[in-house]
Amino acid sequence: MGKNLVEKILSQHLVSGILEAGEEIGIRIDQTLTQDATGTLAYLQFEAMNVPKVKTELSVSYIDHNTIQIGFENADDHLYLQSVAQKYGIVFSRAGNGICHQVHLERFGKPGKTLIGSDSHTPTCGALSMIAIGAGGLDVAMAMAGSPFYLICPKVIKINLTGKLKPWVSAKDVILKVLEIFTTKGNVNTVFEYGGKGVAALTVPERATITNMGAECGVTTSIFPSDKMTRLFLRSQKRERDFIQLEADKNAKYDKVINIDLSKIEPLTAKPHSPDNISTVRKMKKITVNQVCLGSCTNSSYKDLVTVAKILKGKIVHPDVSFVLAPGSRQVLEELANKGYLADLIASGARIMENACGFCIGNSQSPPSAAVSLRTSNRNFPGRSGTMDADVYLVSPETAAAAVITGCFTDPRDLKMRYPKIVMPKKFLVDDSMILWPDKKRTIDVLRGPNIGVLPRCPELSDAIHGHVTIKVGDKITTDHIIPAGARMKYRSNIPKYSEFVFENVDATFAKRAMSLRQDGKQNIIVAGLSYGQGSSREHAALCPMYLGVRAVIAKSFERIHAANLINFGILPLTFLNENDYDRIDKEDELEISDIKRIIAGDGKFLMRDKTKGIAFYVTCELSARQKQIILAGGALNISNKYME
Ligand code: MIC
Ligand code: SF4
Repeated sequence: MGKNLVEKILSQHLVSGILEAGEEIGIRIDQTLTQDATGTLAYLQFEAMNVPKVKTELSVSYIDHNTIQIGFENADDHLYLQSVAQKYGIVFSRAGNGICHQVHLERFGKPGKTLIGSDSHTPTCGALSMIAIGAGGLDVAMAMAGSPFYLICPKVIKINLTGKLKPWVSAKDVILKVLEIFTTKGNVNTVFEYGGKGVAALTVPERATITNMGAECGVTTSIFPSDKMTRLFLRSQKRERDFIQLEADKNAKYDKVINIDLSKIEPLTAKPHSPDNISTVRKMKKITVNQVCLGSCTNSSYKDLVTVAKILKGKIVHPDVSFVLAPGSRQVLEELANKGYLADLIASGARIMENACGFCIGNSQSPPSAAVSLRTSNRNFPGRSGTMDADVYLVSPETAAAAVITGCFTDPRDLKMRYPKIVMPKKFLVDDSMILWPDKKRTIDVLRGPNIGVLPRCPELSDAIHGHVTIKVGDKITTDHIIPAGARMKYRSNIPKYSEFVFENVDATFAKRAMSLRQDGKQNIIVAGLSYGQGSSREHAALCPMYLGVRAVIAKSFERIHAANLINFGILPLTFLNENDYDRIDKEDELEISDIKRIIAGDGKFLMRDKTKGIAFYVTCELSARQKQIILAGGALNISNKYME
């Protein structure tokens, strides 16, 4: 039997376990990436491992999230990260060089290699036929220190693309279609492998839009074959030497195959407040649009921005719209400038932002109250834009441009103009001068400004939990709900301070109540519905609750990265055996479990007593042998040496 692409790359990197869906496997990691908002913790953890240099083929530290620098905090983080990179042999991409995923695609991604990154959109590099996976910072730190990365061997779903995209329909509409089919929940431990005749015409940046937003479905990663288009892209980046051809065998087996005819896709949008709330743009009424944001790691490539520049050439932004754009990288920005497109965009009235995450993470450009904001980014969770009552719609660059002109939701096919034809540069302007390579001869002290805090240690697992349901939440709770980013992100390196904002937008009293229960010697428990921990990889969504004394989360189901983060920080992820029990417990109930260590080491099935209601129900804690050791040790850092080569 032939192999699919995922099996091919995984089998070449397999260090432990067997390649059977559902089994835990360990894989060798060739490359890692971090960004500043998760990077400071990742490197504090790496430092705690006492390893003199990173052991990967390539590790890159990017500055792209916290670049607004109000106050000293972000800048302290940047200096810390730059000095750590120099000390430990890490490549450093300076602020101003671009968003990690876009730059990694341009300058470092290699077909057939493995990459893990402390950012959930790391799968973007699946567009270059890599196994590229988002993970918590601690897992990335361990990979840098030489440990394999452990994951559940995924099911592989083939997404068979046929046909060709019609004018005004683009890669964003393809991934919105995929989100309509698969939704944001129920896809853990799965990989989307794209194939079929429709793949050939998609450029690498278009493929990257698709792999990027696979993260919203909750899959482990998404991957495209490495073909002629891949070679052209690598050649245009002056690194054709990195090309290898890679595709699935003809008779490869998949767990499921679904077909998408590209020619049937229409312009789509994800309505508030979830990326899977899909409608055609045609069906949207002529809703007035207040803001349009073009950029983020999903749609900030050369093609995306030139398409919009061409649509807007000679036109002016509608008077009721604020139009903001952020190119994905310095390369994209320089190309736009050199070819005159930047001048066209400025002339149209665009507000040009730094080539960084910016508006996407809500640290700037919050829309007005109750505004409608159209964004080409990947997440429209409530409050993520920085304005709690704003309605954010996710759209393609074409649909964004149409609203910039008309001031309302408009199907771009109604613009009555010819669809701009974009010719990709044969050679991009390659200038790596904002990338700093570690100098082997230089020794350096790590710079720790006052914003660089101390890493909190997890307490040991106790044998009994006498807990208090401090909060009960519903389905699809994202890490943005658990610990907001945006303006709060400057405290990422200061856990006691950042912890004050846990569940801020859900129940602003949570952090204070949890801390005072902790100080009274009580333990906090979170109760949740389906798909708890969607979205980002930020381990703060586990670490900050841990700091506030949360010892267990009981949910109907968990998302992959967040479940791994909970385990890494010694919090028990418990699943209801019978989902109906969720309805029987309430906030403030006193819950109790005992004999934890013995049960964890055994079948992981606990009887949970609700002392307030006088009832009992079963929860399970399904862990691999390795995860059991981590939980029993009170978190991964306590036993990280065990997994290093
Ligand atoms: C996001 O898009 O939510 C982020 C901000 O990039 C996060 C990482 C973080 O919280 O720092 C992610 O996607 O993992
Ligand atoms: Fe940055 Fe937004 Fe991409 Fe996250 S999703 S990496 S915040 S651009």
